[in-house]
Amino acid sequence: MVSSLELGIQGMTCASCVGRVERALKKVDGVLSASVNLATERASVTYLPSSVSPGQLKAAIRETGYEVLEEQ
Ligand code: 9UX
Repeated sequence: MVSSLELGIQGMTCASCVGRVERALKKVDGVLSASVNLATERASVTYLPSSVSPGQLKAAIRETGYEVLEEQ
């Protein structure tokens, strides 16, 4: 089973911020893809729910120094 998650992220102001968040997500075990959009301030993640939880994904983003705003 594959799940997807959309998260709002606050605090990214340049393309390098986007790269930081995408790299942080992609290195989490169970993450299949991660795409961050600077203009919309949103991240789209696909992941294996048997390996990683939404809370762990949010924590991985917070550890990069940006704020997670919402989950949809
Ligand atoms: Mo760009 Mo983001 O110079 O924290 S990397 S603002």
